[in-house]
Amino acid sequence: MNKKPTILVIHGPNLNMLGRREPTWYGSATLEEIDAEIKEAAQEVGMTAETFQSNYEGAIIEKIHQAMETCDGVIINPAAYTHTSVAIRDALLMLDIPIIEVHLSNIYQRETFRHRSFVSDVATARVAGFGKEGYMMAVRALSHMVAKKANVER
Ligand code: CA2
Repeated sequence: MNKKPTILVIHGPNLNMLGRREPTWYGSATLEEIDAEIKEAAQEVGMTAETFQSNYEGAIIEKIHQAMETCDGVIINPAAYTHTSVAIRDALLMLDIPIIEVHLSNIYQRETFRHRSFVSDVATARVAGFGKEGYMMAVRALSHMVAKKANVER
C-alpha cells in the first residue's frame, strides 16, 4: 500500500506567542490550536502533517534540509525572516517539492518593510491575510499539488 503523502508546516520566530499578544493582526488562537487544526485538515485530504516552530534561523534551515528527504510538500510562515533571510530562501531553493508561503496578516496592508519577501518567488504559491484559515487553505491546495506531481511521476 502506498504511504500517505507527508507535509511539513514550519512556523518562524515569535509565532509560538500566538493567542497571547497582538490578536488584531494575528487572531486569538494559540499555535497549539492551529497545529491541531492543520493536522486535522491534512488527515481530511489523506495526508499527514508534521508541524515545527523555531525562533532560530539555523534550526529552520536544518528542518528544511530534512524535508528534502522526507516530505512531499512544505508550508512555511517564515514570520520576520520572510523579510530578511537569504539563508532560508537558499534552503528552500534546494527543494523540488511544492512550497506554500503563508502569512496570517495581509503584509501589503502593513509597513513597507513587510512588503518585500525573500521567499515568494521561490514558493509555488502564497496565502496572506486570511488569519489561521490561510494554513487550512494551504493544506488543501498542497494536497492538489502533491497529487498532480505524483500523477506526473507515475
Ligand atoms: O502575518 C504573518 O504571518 C507574519 O509572517 C507574522 C510575522 C511578521 O513579522 C510578518 O511580517 C508577517 C510576525 C510574527 C509574530 O508573531 C507574534 C505572535 C503573537 C504575538 C506577537 C507576535
